[in-house]
Amino acid sequence: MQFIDQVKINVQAGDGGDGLVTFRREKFVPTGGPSGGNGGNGGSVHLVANPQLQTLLDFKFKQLYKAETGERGGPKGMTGACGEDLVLQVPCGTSVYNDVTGAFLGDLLIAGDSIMVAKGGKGGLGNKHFLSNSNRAPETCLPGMRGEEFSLRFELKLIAEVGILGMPNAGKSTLISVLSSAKPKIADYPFTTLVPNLGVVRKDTGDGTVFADIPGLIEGAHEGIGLGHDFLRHVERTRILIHLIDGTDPNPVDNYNTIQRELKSYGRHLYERPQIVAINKIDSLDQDLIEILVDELQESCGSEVLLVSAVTKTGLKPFLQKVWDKLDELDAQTPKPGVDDELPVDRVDLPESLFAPPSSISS
Ligand SMILES: Nc1nc2c(ncn2[C@@H]2O[C@H](COP(=O)(O)OP(=O)(O)OP(=O)(O)O)[C@@H](O)[C@H]2O)c(=O)[nH]1
Ligand SMILES: [Mg+2]
Repeated sequence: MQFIDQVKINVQAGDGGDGLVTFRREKFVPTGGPSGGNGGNGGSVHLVANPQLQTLLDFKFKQLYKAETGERGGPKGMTGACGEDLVLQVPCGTSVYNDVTGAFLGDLLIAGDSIMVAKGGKGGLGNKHFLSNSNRAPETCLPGMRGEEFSLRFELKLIAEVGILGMPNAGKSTLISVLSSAKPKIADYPFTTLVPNLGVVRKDTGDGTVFADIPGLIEGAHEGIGLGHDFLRHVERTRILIHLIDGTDPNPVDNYNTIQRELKSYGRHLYERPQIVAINKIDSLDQDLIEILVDELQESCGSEVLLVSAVTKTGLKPFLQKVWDKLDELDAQTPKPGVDDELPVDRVDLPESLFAPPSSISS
């Protein structure tokens, strides 16, 4: 399935139906009054978050989405039928903008979230409406109002509490594949991951949360080098970041600093997001080298550096414990507001396939 996370479309709500001018013609009622009904309202265009969708791909193939117009008013005072609303399904995590003004229209985060993006036009009044003491035979009616039309931009930002980032080849996809049931492509070359992967990682108690593995970042990503910064948007909604470092790389500390610089130049407060720094691939490193590396990295990042091997599953238990502790710490600092603002796994409504238990993890 192709992963598309930005699209532009046009939406057009239905026009209201016109009012009707007509007069009653009945036997024995020689001067039947005005009887033209009102036009029906045009249908509106709504967006609804659907947890079964993972991508905005469907919107790539069609640009214009129109709701039905209302029908013209009928005789005998009958109101025309209203046009049907058009409901477009978007993946959870879609942000909606007016493409012309840039105005933010809303986020659709949780299954069933919906917003109306174009309102249908009101039906016009029929001549029956204009009957008055001074005008017993009005020949006036009103046309239906035009439905609203907008150009919209959808931006999909995945919903995950924990984002995994690092240089290409650091082992990010391997890590998510052993922690969750996600099955991303893993290979010994940079930029294996071209689109983000989501995986649900569970605690022993069964609670869990969503981790996102995004394509690797490199020096100059903010200038579009490599896959660029584009995918950082998918960790914008995370609460913590895991910064994974390839311990077998010749320059792990430089790599750490490069990613930090890239986060800074991306902006949107990502740089200030709490980070857990972990050195991966310790199965391939000498103990002496590990100690030197840890010292150097701790000096750069000013916090504890964890040691893991995604392949041998070493160090993953303390690593995960650190993630849960950090999330608990954040919960304690900023109690989660309303239910609608929470993003825990059970409310994110991801596909069932993500919920299979991961393979066992050794400490
Ligand atoms: N020895 C060792 N190799 C590892 C470990 N984790 C990952 N690798 C290897 O490192 C290579 C890259 O792993 P990926 O998981 O694809 O790395 P990535 O960070 O997702 O890479 P990109 O998607 O390109 O950014 C693969 O050959 C993995 O088998 C580890 O703990 N130890
Ligand atoms: Mg990868």
